[in-house]
Amino acid sequence: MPTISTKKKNSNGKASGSAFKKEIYLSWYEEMYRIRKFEERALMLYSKQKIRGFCHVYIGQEAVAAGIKSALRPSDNMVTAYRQHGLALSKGLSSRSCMAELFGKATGCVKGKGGSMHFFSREHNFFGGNGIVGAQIPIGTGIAFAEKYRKTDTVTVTMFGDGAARQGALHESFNMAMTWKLPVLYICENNQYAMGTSVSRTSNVTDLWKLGLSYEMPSEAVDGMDPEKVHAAIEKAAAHIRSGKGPYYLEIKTYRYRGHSVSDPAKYRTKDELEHYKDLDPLEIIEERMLKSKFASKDEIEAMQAKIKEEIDEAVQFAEDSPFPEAHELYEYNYLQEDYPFIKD
Ligand SMILES: Cc1ncc(C[n+]2csc(CCOP(=O)(O)OP(=O)(O)O)c2C)c(N)n1
Ligand SMILES: [Mg+2]
Repeated sequence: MPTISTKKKNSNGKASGSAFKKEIYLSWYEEMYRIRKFEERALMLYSKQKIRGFCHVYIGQEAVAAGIKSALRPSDNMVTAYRQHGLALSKGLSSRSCMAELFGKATGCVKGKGGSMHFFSREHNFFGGNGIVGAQIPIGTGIAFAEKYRKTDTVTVTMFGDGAARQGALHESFNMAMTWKLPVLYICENNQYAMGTSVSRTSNVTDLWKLGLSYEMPSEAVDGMDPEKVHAAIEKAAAHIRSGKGPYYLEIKTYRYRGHSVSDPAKYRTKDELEHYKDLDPLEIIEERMLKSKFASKDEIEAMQAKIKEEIDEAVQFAEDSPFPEAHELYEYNYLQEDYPFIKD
């Protein structure tokens, strides 16, 4: 059953479009539109077998990426699971390097050796891309430990799904993070399903934010279909973390419009449920707010859309034209230590 009751129009009292500055609305729209178009294109290219392996898209969840980006600094870290193309783009990885990675090309963000689930960029403080459900929770906790050790004021965003929230590693990480007051922002993107299993089938605790309470971690639920709400919640959490008070946990309630991965027809949910969330589509909501507050005209929005479509076309061409990695590269770039002795051909 849908858990977000937000109505599309004027339900939060600030829906006339003036809660944030014009530039922020424009950047949200651009960010979300880029993710949506990138992924629609990726799905199409998958069906043409240009992209192989797994492919989990983020369509429907874009407001989460947009609100995190606008509320945090580029220097903040992020680690997440395999549904990561949109988050990687929002961390500043280029459409080109992400598309080329999907194609398995040498110009991809991990030189064509990671594919859809394993984007990574040290330059953009994006630490993956993890295919093992929940594995990134202790990894993010460890990165936050390193930041504390180095006495930086960097926040490490550690994201996971509702399914991953059931992993034991979450509890060990939460406990350590609270004991050591680590600068980590845990975000559960609750899109209500783990593959075909709904949240209510996995536990009697369906309010996933409550998992933080047994560690006395500040924990809240957020409407993830609206970048305004995501931004406000992240800003508050980041201020808490940067002040040295330790971790924060947000359950961001969202929804994926597509199946778990390309091969899932998503028959475990009703059409009505899907339609309910499509009525809350974050792109439409932000477009409406921009128009209403005269932050952008219809023509300006269309120009923005055209520019992004061009960027994606160009990224696809770049991926097509790029070479596959050479066979010898299989043994390269795997470890930071160049002469790591345990890789053999
Ligand atoms: C440790 C482990 N167990 C099982 C799987 C198989 N698996 C892949 S995705 C997934 C569902 C995870 O759902 P969720 O955490 O809600 O993330 P979402 O796909 O909704 O983004 C499962 C069980 C896996 N990859 N790793
Ligand atoms: Mg899920």
